[in-house]
Amino acid sequence: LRSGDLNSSRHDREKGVNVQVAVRCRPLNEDEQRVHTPVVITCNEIKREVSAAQFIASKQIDRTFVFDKVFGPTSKQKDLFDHAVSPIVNEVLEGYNCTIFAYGQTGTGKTYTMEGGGRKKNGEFSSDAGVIPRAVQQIFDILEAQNAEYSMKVTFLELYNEEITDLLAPEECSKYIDDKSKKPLALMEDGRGGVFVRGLEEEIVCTANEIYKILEKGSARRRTAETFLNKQSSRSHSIFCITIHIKECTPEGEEMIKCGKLNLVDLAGSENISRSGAKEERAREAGEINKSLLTLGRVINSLVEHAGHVPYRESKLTRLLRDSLGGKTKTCIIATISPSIHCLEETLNTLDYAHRAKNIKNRPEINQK
Ligand code: ADP
Ligand code: ZZD
Repeated sequence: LRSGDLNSSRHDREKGVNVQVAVRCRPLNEDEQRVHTPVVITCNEIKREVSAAQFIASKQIDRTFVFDKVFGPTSKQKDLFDHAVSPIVNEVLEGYNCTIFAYGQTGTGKTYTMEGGGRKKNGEFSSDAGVIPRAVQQIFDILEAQNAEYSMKVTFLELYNEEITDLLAPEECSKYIDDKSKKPLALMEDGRGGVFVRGLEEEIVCTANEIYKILEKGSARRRTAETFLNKQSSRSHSIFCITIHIKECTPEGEEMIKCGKLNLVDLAGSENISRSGAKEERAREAGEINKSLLTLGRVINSLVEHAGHVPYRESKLTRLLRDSLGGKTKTCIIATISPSIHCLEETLNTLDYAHRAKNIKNRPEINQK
């Protein structure tokens, strides 16, 4: 450990560090290009600005937002990873807990950003691979380069309609995935202010390839559950979590265990969480209201408004990720948007939401024994 690290961690603890917020705008897809869909978003990556053109009484009035990072429509998976995620992965290996959220309207690229497309071919993955496989690769590259002694475990769950599904549950359990009587997993208090999911499968892994196999299993399971239970994937949240214990020796020859954790969260589509009361009412009637996503917004609001009570306990998502919002975890939100005029209203909602989240302060601490 360099002394600079100690200083910065003391500083982080006392002053707090803001949640980092990046915005990524996808390109127009082929259909949108074909019909010449008007583009209303401009991204300035250098100035870290996103502008939305609004037309009010035939006048163009732009709204501009500044973020920690901005990725325009031509940004590649590698650009986003190298600039927004790679530094966070390094911090996990220094012993911090870190969380990356993808937030945005359905169809704007949350899953593309977090998972990406393309399987691994001959040991390399395609340029389309997203944050999760790249983070896994970086973790193993660093641990191997350091010749570190480590142990690692992963979990992968899905939250749908306030029910938790284990995407890594053994085959015998998931054969009956369409059995309505199957109990969803329960969230339990751990007695230290945290929570855990009772019975959640924790897979011990030693290599990157083992994790890729697990991801394959988990995403196949998610698709099966979707078909059987008639789920709409845009309404589910998924959390992939990697926990790493690293054995280190101090210069004095003392043994030390550092523990880092990385939560990678693909949130449900944000389109039904608008601030218009009428819209919210309609969504509620249609049974479309997402309690966890709604509570996430309320938690963010009460944190930035320094309201005394933060309603973490009102949803499973905010109970699971409590430490990521106002706690000891380093957190980054990637807000995804579409450039199309047809999405403008939702895009403005997303930009407002993401901009508000920049004001959340966390107090990250290294886990060290
Ligand atoms: P979401 O998870 O937010 O519903 P998806 O990740 O499924 O959205 O993305 C919707 C579609 O747009 C997919 O076909 C995806 O491949 C494509 N897409 C999203 N973001 C990008 C991007 N930055 N570059 C190229 N294609 C993208
Ligand atoms: N988005 C792709 C999965 C899909 O929906 O099929 S990409 C990455 C993170 C979490 C889950 C899956 C993956 C993914 C993958 C691809 C193909 C088969 C299984 C899993 C992936 C991509 C590159 C390297 C490793 C895993």
